[in-house]
Amino acid sequence: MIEELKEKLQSLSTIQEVQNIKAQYFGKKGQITALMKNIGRIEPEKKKEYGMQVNELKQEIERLLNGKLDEIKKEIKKQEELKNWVDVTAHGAERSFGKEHLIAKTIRDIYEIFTQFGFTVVEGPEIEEPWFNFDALNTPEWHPAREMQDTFYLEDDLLLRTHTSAVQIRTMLKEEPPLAIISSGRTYRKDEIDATHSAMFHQLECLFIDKKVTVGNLKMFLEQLTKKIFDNEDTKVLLRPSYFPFVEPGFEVDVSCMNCGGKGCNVCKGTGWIEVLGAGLVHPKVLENVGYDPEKWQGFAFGVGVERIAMLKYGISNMRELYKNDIRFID
Ligand code: FA5
Repeated sequence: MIEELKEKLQSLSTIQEVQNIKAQYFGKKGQITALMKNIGRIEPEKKKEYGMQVNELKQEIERLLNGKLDEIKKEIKKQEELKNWVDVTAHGAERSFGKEHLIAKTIRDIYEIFTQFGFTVVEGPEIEEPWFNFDALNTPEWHPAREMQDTFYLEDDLLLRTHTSAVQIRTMLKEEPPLAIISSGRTYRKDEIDATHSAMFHQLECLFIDKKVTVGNLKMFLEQLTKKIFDNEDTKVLLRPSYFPFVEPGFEVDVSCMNCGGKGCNVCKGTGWIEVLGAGLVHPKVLENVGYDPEKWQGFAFGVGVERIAMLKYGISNMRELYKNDIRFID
């Protein structure tokens, strides 16, 4: 019986097959079951001997069957492990890494320059109260300048800030002078969208408050700054008188064209100059509005269009390229 079983077991490969064989021995009609039942018919003096032999046979068969079961289970586990095997030393698939967006890079580069000059970065909300965006900046409701910047109004007398100048007010209310801060972020205007205008764009604001600050300080600072931004020692700045309610005097600031070096080309429309920012000395009314004494403190401020700088620096002719998130462009 044992030899026969050993032979049978050799060709088995599944647990179910072994169970079936097991039933042939230990099932209701199994061979061992039959031998056990048989014990009643054995002569009393041979019963003990018979019983011992059947038991030995039973144990041997069980041992063989369990041995086979273990063997099959081990094989299944091995196959399973092979299937899930990972070569941890193999090369990974090539992945393309993201690139920093040009707007983020431009802001970061300018921040780096400013922090070298000792300025601190501050933040302000994009959803703003009219007082911070307009009134405190010397632009009351009746003021025609409110129409200069077409505003997106929200519910509850809130608006989307039209410029980062609102951050000047928030900072001055919190801090005592002297101050040297910069801030940047999204700004919103109902402007027609074209190659140089978007309804959402980024500004970078600078505010410097100290004693005896003059236009000379502003000009010198802008010169140093633009030289660094455009990475060109020959960059010159031109202050053209202009009007912003929150500065006096106010200027529109041009830099010498980085394309032709001021000789005149199609980038600067032949003028040799490109407008990059609005600037001026902080208006005494603004200082009063935040509780600073205008007799004691003066300051300069300016606001830069970040997209404008990125376009000039990287030779981008259409602002919309900056918002498409086309990975080929960003690359
Ligand atoms: C201002 O917003 C003033 N707050 C700047 C300022 C700050 C002046 C501090 C004085 C003192 P202006 O409206 O000119 O100024 O906007 C500043 C810059 O934002 C512009 O030079 C331009 O580069 C950019 N800009 C304005 N409108 C848009 C637009 N729709 N899309 C993209 N950039 C714009």
